[in-house]
Amino acid sequence: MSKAYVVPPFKIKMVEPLRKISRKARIQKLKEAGYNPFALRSEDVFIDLLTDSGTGAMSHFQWSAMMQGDESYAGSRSYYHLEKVVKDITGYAYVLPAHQGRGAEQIVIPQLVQRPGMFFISNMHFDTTRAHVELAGARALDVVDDDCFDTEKYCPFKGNFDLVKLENLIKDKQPENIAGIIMTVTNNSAGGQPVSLANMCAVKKMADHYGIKTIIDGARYAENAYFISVREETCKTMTIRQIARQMFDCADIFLMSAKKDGLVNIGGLIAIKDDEQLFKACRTYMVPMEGFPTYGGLAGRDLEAMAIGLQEALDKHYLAHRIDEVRYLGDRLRAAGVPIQHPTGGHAVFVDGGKMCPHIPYHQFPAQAVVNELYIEGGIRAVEIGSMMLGRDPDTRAQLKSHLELIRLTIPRRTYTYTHLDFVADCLIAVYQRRHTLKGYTFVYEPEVLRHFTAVLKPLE
Ligand code: P71
Repeated sequence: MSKAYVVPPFKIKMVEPLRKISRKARIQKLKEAGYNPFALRSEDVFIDLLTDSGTGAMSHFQWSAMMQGDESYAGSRSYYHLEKVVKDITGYAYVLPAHQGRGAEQIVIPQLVQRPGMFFISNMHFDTTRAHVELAGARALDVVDDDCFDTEKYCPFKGNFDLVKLENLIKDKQPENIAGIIMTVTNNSAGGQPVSLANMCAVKKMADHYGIKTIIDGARYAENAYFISVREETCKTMTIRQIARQMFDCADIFLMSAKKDGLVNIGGLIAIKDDEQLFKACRTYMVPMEGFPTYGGLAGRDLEAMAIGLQEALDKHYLAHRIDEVRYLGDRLRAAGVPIQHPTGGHAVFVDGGKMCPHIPYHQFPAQAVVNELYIEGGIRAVEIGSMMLGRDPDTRAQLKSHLELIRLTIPRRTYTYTHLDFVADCLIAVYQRRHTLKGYTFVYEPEVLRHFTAVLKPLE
């Protein structure tokens, strides 16, 4: 008999009570929040699937390592512990901590932009990466394989670069104008979808041919390595660490939000393979921006927790359960006919709101309508990843139309059980069954940049 799920390879030592307020109270709270779940207080949320970023549970090894954090301003022992772990995993020569992923981005990306009019090319830039590319005066272009926009089509590596699009773009923009190629692993924006090792190697080969640097945006690199280990024929006998090392061999720079596969509540990383000049430039820029290079905006205890968390996240038993939780929720939804990005990715189930609510046009935010209804149904907080998040064209101010209107049910690490996920599935299925009754939204208040965090909405009649 096949097992229904992978039994968690941990037990629970500390608990945090959850409280579910009444349906009537949820309707009121959502109204007060301007129909924007970012504005809800977490105490009014029963199950919080807003993000997997910094929301996971640490192990007792991490908690005890925190007690040994060396809080020296310079030359902290905890830094050297972290440096050793990162060097072992990546094989890179230089390691700098950062306060989180965007901290790492704000240091490295400006160093790679030598003059105005340059470009970064990625399978898909994550929002903060795109923001730092633009702040540095460059432009961000995406060349992910079109398969990732066909949510029903099974593809083992929906995060892959379209190599033809990539090469055409390099030739079109001229190689000397490409500041870097960013491999986002897994590809968060389109479903936590993995990139194959073969694809990463092909990108690296092309980048070397044209003399372009490659960067791994590896917030979820361990989840990516796990998918490679189970889906890529040539890698099935390799360990997760061996696969991760081969992934890092495909790049020159590693940027990481350690709040994901670093299994910490706060932290980030920069690692550089061998470019000493780039390392020195980053180190210099670190001081006014993130902090002295041996702490990078973190406490010594945070560095210790990260050193341990990075290693735990590479454990194949941990990963098998982690990926299976997401698969389980996805399978339950699919069995009820709910359209989702298939197969499920590493950190979240992405529900296809465009398919679920075809009666709501993109400029009335169909996925936001589902997110809000899910909160009313069960006190569950998900996040819209669609036209609402995408925003307006910076030049024309026209509302952009997202390729996909997604509802992201993001699963924090080691935090919820299969029972919680059953509850989430039941609630979303109930919303699915009354999907025809959902209404679109319009703005009451719309901030100019990153509007989705603080916007105020109202439902349309
Ligand atoms: C996620 C986040 C966190 C987030 C960020 C912005 C808006 C809403 C939520 C952060 C990532 C990421 C990738 C691939 C860099 C960052 C920035 N993701 N790269 O998905 O997914 O890291 O948050 O530590 O600064 O909820 P940071």
